[in-house]
Amino acid sequence: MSAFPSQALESVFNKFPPPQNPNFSYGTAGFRLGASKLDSIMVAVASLAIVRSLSCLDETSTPQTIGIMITASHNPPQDNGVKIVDPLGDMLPQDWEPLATKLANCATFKEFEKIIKPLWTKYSSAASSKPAKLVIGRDTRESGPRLLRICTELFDSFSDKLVIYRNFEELSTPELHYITRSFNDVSFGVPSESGYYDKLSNSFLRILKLYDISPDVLVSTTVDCANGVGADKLKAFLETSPSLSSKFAIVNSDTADPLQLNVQCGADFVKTNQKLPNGIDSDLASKDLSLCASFDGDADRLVCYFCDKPSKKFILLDGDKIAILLSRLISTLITQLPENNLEIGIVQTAYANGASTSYIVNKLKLPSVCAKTGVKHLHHEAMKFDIGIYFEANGHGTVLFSEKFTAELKKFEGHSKAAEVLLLLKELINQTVGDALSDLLAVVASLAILKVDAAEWANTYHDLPNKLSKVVVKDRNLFVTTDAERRLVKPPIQSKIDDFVLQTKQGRSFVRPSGTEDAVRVYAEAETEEECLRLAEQVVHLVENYS
Ligand code: 16G
Ligand code: ZN
Repeated sequence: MSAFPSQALESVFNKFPPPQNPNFSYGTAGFRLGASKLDSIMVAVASLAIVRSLSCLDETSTPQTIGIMITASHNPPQDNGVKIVDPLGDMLPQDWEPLATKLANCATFKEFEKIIKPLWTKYSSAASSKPAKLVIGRDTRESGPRLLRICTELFDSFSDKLVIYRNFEELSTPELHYITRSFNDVSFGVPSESGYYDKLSNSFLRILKLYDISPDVLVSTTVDCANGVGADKLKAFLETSPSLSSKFAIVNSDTADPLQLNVQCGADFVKTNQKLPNGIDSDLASKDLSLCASFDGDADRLVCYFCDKPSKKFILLDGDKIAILLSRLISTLITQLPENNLEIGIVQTAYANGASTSYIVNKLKLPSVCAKTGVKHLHHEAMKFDIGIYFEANGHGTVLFSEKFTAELKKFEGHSKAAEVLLLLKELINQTVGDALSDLLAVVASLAILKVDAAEWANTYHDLPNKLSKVVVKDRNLFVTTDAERRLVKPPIQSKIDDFVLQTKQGRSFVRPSGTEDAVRVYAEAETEEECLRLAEQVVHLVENYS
């Protein structure tokens, strides 16, 4: 058995020492904080990723590939973050998160070794000392290359073949998830960026062909790429798919200036401020047969929008609307199958507008599930369906198609167009994580197939007025929720919230601690703007007693 590389690990650990009293936590989307504070965390995460790989053996007892993604998504340019991706492209299992937190909080190498060595030795022995396998990528943040090099320095410091890694440098988050899965599952795709682009463009163009839709007649889309990695990747994708290039115009693509990332643009800016980003004016956004879209900083989140023609009013098509559009297409296709017993379900969070949930239940007549905030929670719930459609209102989401789905539909291949299209949707829509590019292509295809334009899509249902507020409190950990974050267990203010809600027409409100910031969020919605604001104020007031 190869020895635990104590010396090598110790020297890298000491080169990037943790702060005096580290208090980091592997949160909703990994570690995320000011980039200058992340050095020691990189050592912890890279070490844990090795152990995770050694613990995930394939049928030949060989360690599977684990992903490391360095990104802070929609956060400001000076932040960064890191997360671990599991062999099938999903997130690190939740029962491993405390280990990540513990390792990141070791103040000395002695403490660190005490935790990592027994695990490393145990799993390495089960893997017959075969090397761990890793892939690593980063978004366009200025700190990305430096943080990535801390990981590669660690891997390179091991003298014998303890770790095999591939460094992809600049990747979008969904690309990293796709590539990780493809290394472990050859049927999923070719583990490269070109493999990813080919998979998307082939499935997209084949779907269009089945309906005799020429790319020329697709809606013309202007894509705000948040001055992030999505810009470089969308450009590269369009270079490999020339027939689509005239249909997508890219704005906010300045990745050369890292300080522009997410500034006055991107999915988070558009959703939070409910307004157009820099680079898209209301004339452009109100053009006929067009659509606007925004990616976030690491291109795993999408929102669409346009401006109403006469009034120039901004109209948002958020994650809820995207979920509904894709559900309309998928449920229409399912009804066109000769027979099936597939269960479709839609997973949202408490932030989903009440009007969207009513539409799902009353119009689409589909089961609706509420999950806790964070992709991993929605993903997990969606996996329980044969077709699980999950989206957060903020635009994170995808559609998961199960193995049962594939087996059932293969029976109809060759004699059912609907089955063929559904199978191609499984190729087009990223099965590992929300993916702005793949979701955008799915949206554009859905609009063309359903013969719906952006205005008609927006009119599917009308959002109830809503307001999201942030309250900075002394200790957000005092706030404990239940029922998928819809109710508070602590502090004892839920009954008061209930009273306010009862006095409000179509009222709904909840309070939850943020998983990414030291704050508490308050959501309120109601039949009218006025009532919504009143409810929000009342609940914020209750929470402010703890600030
Ligand atoms: C993270 C989550 C996102 C969630 C947000 C909530 C992932 C990849 N990202 O960005 O899904 O909506 O946190 O933030 O899971 P909050 O807890 O601060 O409200
Ligand atoms: Zn993101």
